[in-house]
Amino acid sequence: MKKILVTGASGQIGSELIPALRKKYGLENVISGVHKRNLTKEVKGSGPSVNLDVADENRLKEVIGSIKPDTIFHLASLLSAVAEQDRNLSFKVNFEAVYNILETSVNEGVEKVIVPSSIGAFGPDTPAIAPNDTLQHPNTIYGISKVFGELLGNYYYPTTGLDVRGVRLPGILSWKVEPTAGTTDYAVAIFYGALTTGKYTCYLQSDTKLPMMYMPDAVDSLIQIAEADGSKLKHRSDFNVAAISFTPAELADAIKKRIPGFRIEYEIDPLRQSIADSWPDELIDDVAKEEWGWNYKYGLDEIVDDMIDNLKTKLEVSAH
Ligand code: AKB
Repeated sequence: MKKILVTGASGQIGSELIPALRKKYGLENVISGVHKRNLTKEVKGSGPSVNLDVADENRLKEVIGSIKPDTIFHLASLLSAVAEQDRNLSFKVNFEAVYNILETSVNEGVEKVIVPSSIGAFGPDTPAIAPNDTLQHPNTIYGISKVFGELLGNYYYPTTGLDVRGVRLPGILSWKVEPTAGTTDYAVAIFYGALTTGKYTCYLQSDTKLPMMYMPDAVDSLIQIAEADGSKLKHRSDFNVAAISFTPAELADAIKKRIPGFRIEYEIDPLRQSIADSWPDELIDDVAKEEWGWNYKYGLDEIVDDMIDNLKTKLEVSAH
């Protein structure tokens, strides 16, 4: 990878993937594509950026045509909860823009596009412990768009030579940018509650188990799949990547061990609960392990310690 364009650069993942890519591939060689939300200081100050609304097909063509990246990380996407509230915009961003990026990439000679998928690509009839290759009948617009992205990605390589790769990311915990548009975001918001007020009202039931991952592992998975030896890949856009799984009650217990006064209450949001209920509890990632050597590093204790340490500094608080 010599010149890399990252869409959705101001989002939760972009804000951490871009610094990691710049460290590896050079500050000037990683271009942030940003729309509406501000870039973090770290991303803004460390390299080039370009204004890019991925739903604007002409702008997309102009940007890819002028930058001429060899690799694109296409992160711009409406997450599950917000997507459900605006199907029209979801269609533009999560379906049309994916197609436009891949088609423009073929026309502009881009070599590789990374399109992250999600546990959202699974649905109610997927086994609770989800194998890599299994039933995928999601019942959300977000999930349908993720299956669309996976199938389209797998189609482009044999038909056009454009190398499209992707991993199915679990919910991601991180402290630099707080996510607010997804179903798994409680697992980040709970730390802000614990550190600022000593309490948190969770919108999912206490026993809703979901696959989760710490941001450094998510960033590694994206860079590793991009760098993987293509001749060893039998899958391409549809790899499960697993780390840990937990329920809100289990995460709250882990936080209580560090912040004994912390209290959790539950007030269920029917939309996000139904989305979470349609997703598997755990992912089996044997295929990613076999084809490109994937493995995660951060377990629950390491994640909770690191989140609390960093958020204490960021929020300038001492624990309750
Ligand atoms: C969401 O909750 O929508 C995302 C995801 C799991 O894809 N974090």
